[in-house]
Amino acid sequence: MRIAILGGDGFVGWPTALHLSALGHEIHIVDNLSRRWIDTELGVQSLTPMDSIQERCRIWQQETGEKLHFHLLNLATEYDRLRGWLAEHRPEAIIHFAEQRAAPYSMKTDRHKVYTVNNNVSATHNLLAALVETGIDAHLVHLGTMGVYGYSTVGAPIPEGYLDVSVETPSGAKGLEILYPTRPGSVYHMTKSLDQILFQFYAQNDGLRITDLHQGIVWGTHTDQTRRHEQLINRFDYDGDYGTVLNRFLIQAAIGYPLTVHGTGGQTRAFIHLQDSVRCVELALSDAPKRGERVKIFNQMTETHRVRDLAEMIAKMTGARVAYLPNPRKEADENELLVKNDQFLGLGLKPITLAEGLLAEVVDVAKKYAHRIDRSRVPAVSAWTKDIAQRVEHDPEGKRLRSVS
Ligand code: USQ
Repeated sequence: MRIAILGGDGFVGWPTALHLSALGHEIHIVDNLSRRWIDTELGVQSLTPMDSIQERCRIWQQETGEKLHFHLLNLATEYDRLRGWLAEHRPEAIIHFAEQRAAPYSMKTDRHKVYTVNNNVSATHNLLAALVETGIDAHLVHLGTMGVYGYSTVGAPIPEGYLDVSVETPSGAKGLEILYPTRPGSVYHMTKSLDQILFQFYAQNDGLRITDLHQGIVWGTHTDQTRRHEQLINRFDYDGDYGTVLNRFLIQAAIGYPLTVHGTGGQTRAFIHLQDSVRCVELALSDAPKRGERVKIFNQMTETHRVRDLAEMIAKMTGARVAYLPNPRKEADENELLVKNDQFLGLGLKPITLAEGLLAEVVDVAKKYAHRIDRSRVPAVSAWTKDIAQRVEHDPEGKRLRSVS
């Protein structure tokens, strides 16, 4: 298949491009390299040394003989070029990762909120409008998030996107199927909730064939393809804005930094290993909805864990210290989480669950590149509100000079 991977230079986009290329698909990476610009803005870099996208593609071709095509294009701001690109290349499937994906970055300042909403919502809407205009019947697979559901304790398992409800009408109770109500916990998560509405409209109005993957927190760094050559290595974020919880704990353990648990660590979240994430995209591609069908929604996660349990487990495994810090986010201190993921299991996914070997692999990668870590960028200091900003801990290591008077 000819597949466009929008955002194919990113943390999940890059290994997905390699995975699908290895399966024999013709891959076109479309990316504006914004994530690399954000590194520059934040003054932080990937733990792993990442080559330019052109160099990565060259190494892949050298290793496998397969060509990865790269196109520099901004979906959110270059609508005419996007439409022209689609008309020229006519992809059979499109995987859409091209959004700003960090909750803390989206909450940093008003400017970051505005950027995240403009970028994410415009990118998605421009793509949908251009598909209708060009008449391209590609299967669109979007990387959404489990976070659209929110994290209050419900008691019942979260279904895959849709909820059956009963409403009272004058002639009695009537059954309805609705999108599971969204309750985003950050501006970033809110944009993915807005995406859901855009998808619902374009599937219903124009018959676009859309799959939305509600993904949990990705952990791990390598896939079978990124292991093939040092220069195919994936990016790995450890900083307080882009690093995600389990990977952060693993690098913190590797460099002797206290494990930064927010609040009581009672937050329960859904997780998936990077290798399963790329496999799920492959499975979703094989199970496209038909024209006129509702948006297909998968919960792309394999297990749930409580943040403090992860920290205590890694502390036990590595001897690291756990630091319970004031939470920079506005979120429930403690929550339960039950999630259905029957569809991917039904399609043959064999989940890779938390195993010491894979956790140790991340610690080893972190130790190898520890010299690239700027310890001052490890704490998460982006606060959800101005009040919360007052209590954020900027120095979990306790290295700041203290007054003795
Ligand atoms: N947390 C800590 N300590 C840290 C970092 C995070 O206790 O050092 C806590 C956070 O307060 C939160 C939980 O861990 O309760 C998860 O935080 P995270 O940064 O790992 O994940 P999140 O901000 O939700 O975002 C990540 C990805 C995002 C994806 C989402 C899936 O950045 O792109 O959509 O995971 S989900 O969480 O299921 O919505």
